Amino acid sequence: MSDQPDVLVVGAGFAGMYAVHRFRELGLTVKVLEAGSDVGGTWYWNRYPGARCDVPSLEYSYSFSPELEQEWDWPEVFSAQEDILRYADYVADKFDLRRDMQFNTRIAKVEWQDDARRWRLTSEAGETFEAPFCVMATGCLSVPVEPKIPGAERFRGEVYHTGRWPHEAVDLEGKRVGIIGTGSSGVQAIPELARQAAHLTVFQRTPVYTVPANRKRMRAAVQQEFRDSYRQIREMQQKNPGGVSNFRPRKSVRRGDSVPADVTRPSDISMPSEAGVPNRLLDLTPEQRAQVMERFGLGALLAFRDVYTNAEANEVANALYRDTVRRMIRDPETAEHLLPKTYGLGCKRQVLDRDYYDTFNRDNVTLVDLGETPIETITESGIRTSRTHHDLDVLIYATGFDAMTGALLRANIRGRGGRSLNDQWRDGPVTYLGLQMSEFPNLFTVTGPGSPSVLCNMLVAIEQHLNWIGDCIHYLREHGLATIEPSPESEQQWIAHVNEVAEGTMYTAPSCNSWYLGANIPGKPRIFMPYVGGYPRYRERCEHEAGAGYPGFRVESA
Ligand code: NA7
Repeated sequence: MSDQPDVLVVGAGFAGMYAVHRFRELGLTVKVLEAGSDVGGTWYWNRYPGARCDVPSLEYSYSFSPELEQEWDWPEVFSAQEDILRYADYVADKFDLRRDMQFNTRIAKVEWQDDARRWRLTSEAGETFEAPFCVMATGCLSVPVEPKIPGAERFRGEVYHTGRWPHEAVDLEGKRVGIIGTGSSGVQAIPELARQAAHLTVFQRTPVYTVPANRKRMRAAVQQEFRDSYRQIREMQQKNPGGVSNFRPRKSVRRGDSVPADVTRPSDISMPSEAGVPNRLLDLTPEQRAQVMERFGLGALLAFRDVYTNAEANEVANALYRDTVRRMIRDPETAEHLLPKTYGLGCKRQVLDRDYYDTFNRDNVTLVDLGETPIETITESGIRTSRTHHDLDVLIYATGFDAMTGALLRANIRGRGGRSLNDQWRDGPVTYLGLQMSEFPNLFTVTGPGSPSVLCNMLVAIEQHLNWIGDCIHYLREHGLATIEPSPESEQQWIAHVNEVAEGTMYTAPSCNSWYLGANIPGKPRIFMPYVGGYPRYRERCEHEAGAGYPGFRVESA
């Protein structure tokens, strides 16, 4: 590992891992600093029961090595956390990535040295590292949030956060478990926890829209068809707004299969559009809509494009969703509490589940609607709501993350003249292309705010960003340049564009409160942080910048 690397990278998730590979290819020396004890990022930290990816694994995989594509076997269509982590481990071994990584090193300060024109990073333990370039590969959902609930410190039982789940097995057998939060993490964990615990109490603040996930085992023929078509699939990913190819394996579909081998779609159903049903919900009569729901279930609503673009269609879809859930829950009162009523489909990231609603038909599961009976305090032995005390042995927070900006703001980043990023972003994150900030020369963010990031297949977004960053550093070297940073004008224009494309979408509806908007963190500015204009449009813009010699950036000579 180089002590004087060209590039320091913070984070050894999928971004930090690819950074090592890509920068080495470009002849740059690199050192990765990672807080955890190994690679994997999100998949290293989020080990809670039921943790799973919501993008199909054949697509949520690196494209840089055709050999890797051919030799890795995915056991399921949508992989579980442990399989994705095994993949990360395999990639790290295959490309000898750990040689340039230092683990158990949490970076506490990231400071630009004006005179030396270098970044100096300081770990929590006080160790310092320097390099002319710094890449923050710190992830979009890597700072867990534990809400400040009165009395929390008094609880005597076991306490866990889904985003910091222990490496050792957590034994819940015979225990009374409480979970706060019903976002993706809560919805994935709840059915598993209910199977393991003596009793599970779900503390729900806002009901969620969730549809059944595809839970198929990977068929060898489907995987082979992907392998045979990977170059075409990777090209398709580049043209898709979400970085997903939607490749349909045709040859491997068994004759007589009632459901197509739908390896690339989120739910375990065939879609109405394939059954000859129009893809606008408003074009269907009420009877037809009811038939579609009856036949295809909740996931059918994802197939109608107008649900996400037309307020009336959205309302119709929300009502169909609620009617369907009412039929899935045995106790009508519990069903009413589970129904989202204050916001629409498409406002938040779509949650995929396995047996979520059915879990509330179990005898050992209780739903507590915090909207009706708020938490008053956490006690030594459980949670007291305005109605009663719930005795608990284990308390699990599934309360989400300080998304998109959390990890960057926590790193105490200081640019030219000691300027703090936290001050610069006081009213919300301002970046150019989610890649760089003015006054922070040679500092790059991977999938930063203002880039497609969480709205794109992360692996596609990560590779594109690091290729761009690598090319940029290479360009500077070739042209005798020492620093690069965006002009404030480029940033302002870009952020105006990011806001403009988000306006009028379901994501920014006044009723919508999501982590995309920072709404889950008290006091966080309400800004729609990801770029919703689509990955291809975004990529073209990045390519234009590089191809035209970085006109939106300022450079200094070496
Ligand atoms: P989310 O989606 O932010 O969900 C967090 C959940 O925790 C959500 O139901 C919140 O309710 C709830 N929450 C947060 N604070 C509280 C308090 N103080 N009291 C009660 N309930 C609370 O995080 P996830 O980890 O599930 O998923 C994040 C992303 O990771 C996901 O979208 C995927 O992309 C992967 P609220 O809705 O705010 O009322």
